[in-house]
Amino acid sequence: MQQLNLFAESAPVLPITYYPDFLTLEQANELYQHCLKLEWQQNQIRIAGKTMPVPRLECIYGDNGCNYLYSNSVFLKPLCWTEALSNLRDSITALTGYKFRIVIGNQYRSGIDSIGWHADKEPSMGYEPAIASVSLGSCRKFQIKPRDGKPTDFWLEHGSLLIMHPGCQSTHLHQVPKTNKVVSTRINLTFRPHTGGGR
Ligand SMILES: O=C(O)CCC(=O)C(=O)O
Repeated sequence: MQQLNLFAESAPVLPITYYPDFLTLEQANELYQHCLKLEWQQNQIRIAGKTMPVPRLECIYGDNGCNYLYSNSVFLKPLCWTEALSNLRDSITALTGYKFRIVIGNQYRSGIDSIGWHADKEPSMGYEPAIASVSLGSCRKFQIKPRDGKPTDFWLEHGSLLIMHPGCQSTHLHQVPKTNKVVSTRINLTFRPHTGGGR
């Protein structure tokens, strides 16, 4: 499988690995159809004292009790793994050695949907989590930058896998910006560790 190691080859050095063809086209199409049927929610987020809709749909699946709170305002309670999601989790673990207990889905309905600059630093994931991100559907720009540096752009393709290695969330921020280009639905699945739950 083609693997782009972004530790050393490109400047700036990035703590991520990108697998453009992690899934075959057939697997990616099938998974995309499965994901469209997941339980998507329009959540509300509180920023600077204002409550507003999260600019994308979200869902969460995972181990019982692995609840997830982010931005001190969005509380996500996982539904039981579907077979397709747990199979995908296991294949990412087999490839990378990283273990995951939840998957958070983001559905970007058009170019207006986005996620702003952030790091995934919620304490419920434990110290220096590895996060695995699978992209399906429309290709969107993903940007990553050191906390005090310049962004590098990637286009996350249908069926690709991006690994953010341990340490990445401490040193780097990432985002999927809005775009004026006409883009249809993109689904992103982020597999994450979790310290809670009954296991
Ligand atoms: O959609 C993506 O590729 C990124 C999602 C993300 O940054 C997140 O869920 O924290």
